[in-house]
Amino acid sequence: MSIAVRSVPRTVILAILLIITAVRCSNDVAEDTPVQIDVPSSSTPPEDTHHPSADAEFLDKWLEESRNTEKMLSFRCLLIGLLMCHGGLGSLEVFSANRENILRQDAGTCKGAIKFSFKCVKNGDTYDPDPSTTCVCQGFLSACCTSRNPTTTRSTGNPTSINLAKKIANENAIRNYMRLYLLVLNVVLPSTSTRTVTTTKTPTTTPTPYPTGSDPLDPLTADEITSTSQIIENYSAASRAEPTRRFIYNWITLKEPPKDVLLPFFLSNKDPPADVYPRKSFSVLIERSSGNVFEAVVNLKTKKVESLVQVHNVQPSLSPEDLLRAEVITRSDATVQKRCASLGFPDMDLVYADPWSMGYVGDRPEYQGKRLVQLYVYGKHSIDDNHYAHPFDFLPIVDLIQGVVIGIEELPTHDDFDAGNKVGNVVPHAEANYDYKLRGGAKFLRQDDKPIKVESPQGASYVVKGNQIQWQKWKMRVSFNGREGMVIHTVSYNDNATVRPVLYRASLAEMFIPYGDPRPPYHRKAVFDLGEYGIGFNADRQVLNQDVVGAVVFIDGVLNNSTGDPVSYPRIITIREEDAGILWKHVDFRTGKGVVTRSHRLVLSFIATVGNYEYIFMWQFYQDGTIQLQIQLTGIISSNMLAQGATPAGYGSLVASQIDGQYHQHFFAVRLDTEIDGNPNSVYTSDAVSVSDPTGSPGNPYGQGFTTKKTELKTAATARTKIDPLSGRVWVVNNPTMAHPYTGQAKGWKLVPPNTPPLMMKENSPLRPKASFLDYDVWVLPYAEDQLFPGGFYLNNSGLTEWVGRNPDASVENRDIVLFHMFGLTHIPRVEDWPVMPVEHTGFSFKPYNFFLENPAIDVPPPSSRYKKSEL
Ligand SMILES: [Cu+2]
Repeated sequence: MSIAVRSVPRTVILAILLIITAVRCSNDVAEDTPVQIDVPSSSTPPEDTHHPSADAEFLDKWLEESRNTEKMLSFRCLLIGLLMCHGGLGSLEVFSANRENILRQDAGTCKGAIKFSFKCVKNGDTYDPDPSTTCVCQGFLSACCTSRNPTTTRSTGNPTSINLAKKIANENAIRNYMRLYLLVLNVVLPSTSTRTVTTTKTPTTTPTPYPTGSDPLDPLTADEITSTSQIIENYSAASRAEPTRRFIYNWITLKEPPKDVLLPFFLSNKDPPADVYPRKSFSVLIERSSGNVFEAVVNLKTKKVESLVQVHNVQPSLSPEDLLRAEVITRSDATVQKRCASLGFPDMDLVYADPWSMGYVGDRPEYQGKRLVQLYVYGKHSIDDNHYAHPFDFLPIVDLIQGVVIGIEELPTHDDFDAGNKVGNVVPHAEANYDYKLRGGAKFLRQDDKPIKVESPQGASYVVKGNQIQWQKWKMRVSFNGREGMVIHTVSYNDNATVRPVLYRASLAEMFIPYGDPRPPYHRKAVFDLGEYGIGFNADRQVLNQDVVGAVVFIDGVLNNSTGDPVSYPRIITIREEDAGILWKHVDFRTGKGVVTRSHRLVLSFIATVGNYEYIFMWQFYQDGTIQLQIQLTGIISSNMLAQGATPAGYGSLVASQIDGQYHQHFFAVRLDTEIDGNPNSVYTSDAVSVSDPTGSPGNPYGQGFTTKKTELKTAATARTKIDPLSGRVWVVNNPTMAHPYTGQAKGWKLVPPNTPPLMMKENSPLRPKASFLDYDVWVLPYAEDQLFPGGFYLNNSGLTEWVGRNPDASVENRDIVLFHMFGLTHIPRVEDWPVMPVEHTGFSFKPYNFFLENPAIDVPPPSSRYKKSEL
């Protein structure tokens, strides 16, 4: 936009206003004067134990807008300036949901102007709240309280009173007033002058409002989660006459409609009516009194419990609250406190304990059948210090049902298996911080890194309606749940006005991170991030211009907490498009004329922080039909103490003085419910191989011949296959009923795996059965509704191995099939991974294989047809 102003009257008016402002502010806000602000109790925001409440939305909006234009930043600063002078509330200091203050640095030019600390109203949170907890204002009416652990932010509530704790400099307020006046003058005063301000704003798209539950695959709404727990409790109370809530709600999620109900709609490119199947929820419950595990199906239409069944000998995943509670229990334990003090950390406010699932308990009968957590303990030098730089040498084990530390295991710190040797076990002292503010501030940062702006000057090419996304020829839905995180549904590609199905459902199905240090108790470091934590429950809010850039649409999620109440997960899924380099190009070398096109891709992503690690999941859709799942790994490697002078004993890397970065692997399992050009699908592997005839023979006279070898996968047992990087093996999923007009062969879509190491643990390792789905890289099974998780729902040696073992001869030819693909990487930490690890990548491609009649991206416009010459 262009704005012109008259300069002379503006100056005069400004001067007058500034004088008024200066007087006013000096009266209202005196430095060092505490200001008591009462907040009306009637405006209590919704209780939220994981994320800031709805008012945080205001702040998010402000942050986004403030980054987009300088003007908006001024405007918002000014609003807050006004509030400062008039006794209102505001904040520029932002704590993200359940993470440390990742937004703090974005306070921008308003930084330091306002920072409040106050006591929160206790909101019934089971685990704390510590009355000395510091809270930071999150908007106008809500607060985000942080306890000592950066992962334990919780307990938003309505403050009853707020003490202004930080000085507010009058000059800031005056400056902000001035900005407002400038803005107002710029907008309202007509102009004859010459000054022109031009701003460029990246057009953004926002999801079209839609009625919740308008599609049968939409995730449960907050109301549906509340209804579920109420219906279950009512049912339970009626039958058991228990006055209080009987269950801990481990997971409440949508029970998706049966595939045979929705598939006909998908195959005919129609949206199913919302009531095609009654909305139902599926819940995993833990009985508070006994620890017994139940599964419930609730019909949300009839408001009836359809089933409530006990499941024996299993443990559900650890909820975010379980993890926080385990840490609280650990910190409160007298023996732990004593051990910490003996290591030089008597202040438990500076002791942190990272909760890990137990991995393997077969060696300890006293652990079996219990709901346990092992905790790696660290110290901090200050509240923001990176605690992974200061690991301790012992491992508390917490029983979540009893609520106590049931034992402490010793960690080896020397070059041998002797965990009892404590000689030289001094906590590493050197700090290793990744936040520049802890490394000397702005002067620490390189000065020659200039911003790169990503813009969509004509707006986004995609359209989002509720959870449905249409981008050029692609169409799909997304959903979000606590275990799998983001799920992609009903993916189709419009091929010259024929909508052709590709995938019915694509999901992350499991993750496994085994560590290689053989010295007990490190053998217990073997975690399943979906089955044991729930990757969705650990997802992060994403922030514009930090996690994502450009024209981005954010989709919120709603999950449950342990009391069966809804928890908001704002901005959990992002939708955006990116430039992905050259798509195709050719130049006639004789004439010099040619065509080049740029590749654009649609990216659907979510990010999860699981303890020390961050995982970034990006489903990428390309114009040429390629689908990629790209996974980025970052965060902080799991660190263990080395005694002074000790080495990692061959099982890890010395990444810093006394810091052992142990070798480990990251495996990901993906479930692909394919629908290539329809429902009946088959799979064959294709390998590039040398012609078998010897050199000089009639069939291979010069020996250079090579061909492809096709192997049809016929049964569930024989379809268990491994990658072969030397032959470039791919898996072609095809529809045998749809012959390609040129090739005469079934039209297909090929799975291209990454190079993936084998699971390093031995085949007879007692840990192996739980991860036996990693015995192969690709499995193909007949579709079964309840077979979503390759290690089994409860990771109790079930899953793919059991399913295939039950019916090894089940045909996987020309029928409704599902592929599971496992891939990953071995991580040998390097010094450069410390103190925070630059992203590593892994992922696979799924791309058309003799499916179209030509390059489907042949019609992608070259930039020369889209831009003016001056813009090229
Ligand atoms: Cu790693």
